[in-house]
Amino acid sequence: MTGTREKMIGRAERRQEDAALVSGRACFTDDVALDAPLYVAFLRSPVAAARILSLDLEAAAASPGVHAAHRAEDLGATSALSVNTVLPLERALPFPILARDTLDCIGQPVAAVLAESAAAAQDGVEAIGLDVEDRPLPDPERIAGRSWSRGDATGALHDAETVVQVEIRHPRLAPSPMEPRAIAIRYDRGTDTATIYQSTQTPHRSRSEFARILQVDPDRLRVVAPAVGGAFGMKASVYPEEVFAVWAALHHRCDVRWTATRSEEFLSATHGRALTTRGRLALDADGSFTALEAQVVAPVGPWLPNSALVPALNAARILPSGYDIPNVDLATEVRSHPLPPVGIYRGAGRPEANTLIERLIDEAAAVTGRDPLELRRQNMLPPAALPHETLTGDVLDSGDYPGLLTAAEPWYGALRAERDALRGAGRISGLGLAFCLEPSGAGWESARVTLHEDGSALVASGSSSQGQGRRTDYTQIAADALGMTPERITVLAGDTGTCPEGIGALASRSTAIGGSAVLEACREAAARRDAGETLPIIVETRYENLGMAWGYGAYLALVEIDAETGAMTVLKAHATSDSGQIVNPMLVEGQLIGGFAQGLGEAVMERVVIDADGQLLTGSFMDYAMPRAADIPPLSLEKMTTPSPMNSLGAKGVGEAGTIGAPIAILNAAHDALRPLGVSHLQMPLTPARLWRAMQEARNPP
Ligand code: SMO
Repeated sequence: MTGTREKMIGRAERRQEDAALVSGRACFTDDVALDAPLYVAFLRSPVAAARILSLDLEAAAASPGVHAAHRAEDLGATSALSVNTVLPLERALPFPILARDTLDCIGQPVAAVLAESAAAAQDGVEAIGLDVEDRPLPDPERIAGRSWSRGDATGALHDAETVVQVEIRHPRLAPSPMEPRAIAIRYDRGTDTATIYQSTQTPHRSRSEFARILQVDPDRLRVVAPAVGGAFGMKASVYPEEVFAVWAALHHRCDVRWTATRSEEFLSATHGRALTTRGRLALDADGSFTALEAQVVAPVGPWLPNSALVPALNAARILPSGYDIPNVDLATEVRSHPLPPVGIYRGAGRPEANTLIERLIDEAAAVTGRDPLELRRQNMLPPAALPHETLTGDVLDSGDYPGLLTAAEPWYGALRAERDALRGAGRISGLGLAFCLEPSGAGWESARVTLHEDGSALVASGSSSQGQGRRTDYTQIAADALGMTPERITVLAGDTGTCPEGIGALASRSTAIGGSAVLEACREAAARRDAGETLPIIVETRYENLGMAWGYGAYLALVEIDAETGAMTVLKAHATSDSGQIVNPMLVEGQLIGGFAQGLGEAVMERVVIDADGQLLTGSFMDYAMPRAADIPPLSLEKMTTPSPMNSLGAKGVGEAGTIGAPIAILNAAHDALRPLGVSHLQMPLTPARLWRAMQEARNPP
């Protein structure tokens, strides 16, 4: 091996992906050229609960340019979508590709039209006759739940010197990737096979799900994720619309494509968050935490995307975060509602757990007159306590939680001085602090490395990419392990035809696990080359980590609230974080900044509104506010590095960090700003109207 070459791991290499992306040459699913495809458009349920009286497709089928119109019965028997049962499912929810007898939420696909253009397909949909009888909205129904207990939380809460309690109602969010869901299917008549281009973060899962649901041989399907314009968990499951499109291509033996409109995304793509958490924290006279009691209630829709139960589990199991609390009661429950489906969304329960405990701690600090940073540091697990097995059986792997707070302390001090200066000038200002834990996924990922006779190497990963820069960081990992220059290395990902079976890009796992798979495969290939084995050398690895790697960080936000309008500005923010071994610091910074912007959206403006009849009131970006560049404050970043012992690379997840840290830091800052006015218990999003009303009510109690 060439020992003298400069290490690639740790360098801020520029992204290989960007030249194509910024010059408009990247191929997204909607750009994939097909041969005279049929375009799909769906008739969707106009109501939240009804019985279908009649569905007349005759006029639609006769509409100009329409090739066919389909109802549920045309698809024959289909299998149910698989659900990751991280919580025991007490009741299965049916998953019709097209509605059969009942309509169970707004936006549910009822019928589909195939036509020679998207416009002709939509015209066909307009011609469908649907007659329904409204049903009363069913009550929410429990479908899963679990609880954990250690010590005697009830007794400790009873005996405590101080008890604080909070309830957090997370807004329902629309993940809103820039690219909506899209699928383009190239059908090959000669072999009766289909190449499915899909905007997905889990191409292998898509392939096995399409095959299983439609009961076809998986060898007939190849799934390719081309450039993916964001996913955020929303593209980790297959959707009824996508299953229909694949069925249509196989059934009609022709190319088929469907690209969702933005309205269809608000209506029928999975939403995120919407959890409610409640907690009580007990402290003794010294400020030591003695008990935590927490309840999580997670709503889901009438059908379950693959990871639907994950937020409910994460929101509970990450508690009590990095704190040492002897008595803990945790409970989580999943309830099905007649509302659009809910799935994982960047953070997937992590923001909810961290928000609850960090709000509780700030309440405790305020009530007892203690410094928020000091109170946290006093109660943290010391580095010697790690690895630490939690109540839920997880293992906090490595790090120095109080040390991280100490590292963040100078920023805390500086921002507090700024806050005090603003207050001194008569302005309403607050500083929020939050400590956050981010477990990255557990499990396996694959890699196949081929060393060619011409001295080049091909690295094929079972993982995928939706903009993270996977090719760039996997090239860096491979270059070091193979002792080769990056120019000779090609990375493939996101194609079931050319890559080994794998999991994909979700749960902050791709670098920690997927990167470790690349590392192990390359190490073995290099060793075999060093031993004189004849080229080509092919090594395929299925790498399983030892357990989750837990990234962590401290987030600070300085805010100002306008006394007249309630408008809040996030003036400055800071994050000190430990992401373990960093492969490319520029990619990590990008994740932290992008995640922070996304989390700021939850804290300040984003909210899906559904009325009492189950109707969606926020169906476009006219009604649903997204953060823009001007809303994002300067974010200073500082890092600590404790390599994780749980994976070969030593990496920890960072993909969701900002979405975890930003909301709670900003929420705590808003409380800090308005507490002097007598305001408490604010809910996100912290819109001007809400803050203004809170200030009015504090001034003139109702
Ligand atoms: S919410 Mo993520 O894509 O696991």
